[in-house]
Amino acid sequence: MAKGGIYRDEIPPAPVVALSGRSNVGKSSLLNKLIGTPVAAVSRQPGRTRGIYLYQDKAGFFWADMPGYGYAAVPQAQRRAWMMEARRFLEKVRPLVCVLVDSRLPPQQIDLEWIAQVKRIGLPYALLATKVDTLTQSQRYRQAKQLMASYPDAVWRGFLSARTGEGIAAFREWVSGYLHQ
Ligand SMILES: Nc1nc2c(ncn2[C@@H]2O[C@H](COP(=O)(O)OP(=O)(O)OP(=O)(O)O)[C@@H](O)[C@H]2O)c(=O)[nH]1
Ligand SMILES: [Mg+2]
Repeated sequence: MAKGGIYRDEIPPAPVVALSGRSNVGKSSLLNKLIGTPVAAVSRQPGRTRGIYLYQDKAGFFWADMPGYGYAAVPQAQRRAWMMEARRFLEKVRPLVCVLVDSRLPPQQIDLEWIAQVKRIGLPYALLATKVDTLTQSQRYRQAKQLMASYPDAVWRGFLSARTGEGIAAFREWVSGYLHQ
């Protein structure tokens, strides 16, 4: 499955690592870096990814690219439908959930709500702060402290950039170790 397939309720034959987060946070961009080829559609317009897409990694496990939540430009009925589909997906597939947050912003209510939902389902989450290429050193220092304080129970936390590649190798390495433990 080089190109990736839409998730239709069937459980994949290997572990799944899901990329979730607000629309436009950079899920599809990161996925393309992780896979090594541009398989997922990326857009400046929020709401680009519709439906949950599965892509097999060369290491055997699957990545899931999820539609973004919480963006006003996406109609509310559509957002609610995605939220429900996302919840069903988590319950059925029980992936390792990666929550991507914009490293420039303070913790967003919608992210905290999503994480609460992930935890209610009984799944751990990793916290990926994206677009770190846009931060100055001092902003980065401040945001690092903020992330620690706001997401103390994340199983992994790190800064990443799909643009410069920063943090991606370390994250991949952690995922491999986590899936094999
Ligand atoms: N500066 C910077 N911009 C990025 C980075 N990653 C993504 N972007 C930009 O952010 C925008 C959204 O990227 P996507 O990867 O489509 O975001 P998404 O989370 O998949 O969005 P939805 O599918 O709508 O939920 C695009 O304009 C990207 O070029 C990054 O690491 N740094
Ligand atoms: Mg996307």
